Amino acid sequence: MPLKKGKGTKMYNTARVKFKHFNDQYGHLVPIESCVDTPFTVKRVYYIFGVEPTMSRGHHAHRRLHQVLICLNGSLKIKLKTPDEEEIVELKNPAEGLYLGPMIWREMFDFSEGAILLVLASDSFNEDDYIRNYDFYLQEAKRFF
Ligand code: T46
Repeated sequence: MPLKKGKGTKMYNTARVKFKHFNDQYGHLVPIESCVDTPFTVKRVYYIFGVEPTMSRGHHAHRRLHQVLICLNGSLKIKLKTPDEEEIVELKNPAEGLYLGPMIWREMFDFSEGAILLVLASDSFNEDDYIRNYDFYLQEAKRFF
């Protein structure tokens, strides 16, 4: 995916993704098809829940991974950073996702009671793809952006 300014967000390599949403008297249904509703082939799915409101997670960036984050229940906030930009995005709509491309620093916080964060990822888990030290991140990201 090319490096570009986000749709619905302010930062490069990030975007809000609106999914199709079927809503009738029986309830809600949101279908997500790999490559159709996501800007990459989905190879891995994981979810995060049971996070205390005072805890934060993330504090890293990915070198190559593309992801879409969807808050299925409750709400949470994500602080996004690049060397020159910073933005806080709230996720609370299960019919909407947040695309995060490579080299975006992320910190998830302010999880509400019962918050569930579903993540669709473009690749298998690979610890070598993580940059977990913010100073190392800044060095690599300055060359990237
Ligand atoms: C991200 C944010 C949004 C695995 O073994 N397989 C996996 O697929 C994942 C995602 C994690 N793990 C292990 C690695 C750690 O020992 O689970 C443990 C917790 O992972 P981590 O501390 O990286 O979790 P978060 O919430 O800080 O970050 C996660 C994802 O790792 C990351 O890719 O972008 O959610």
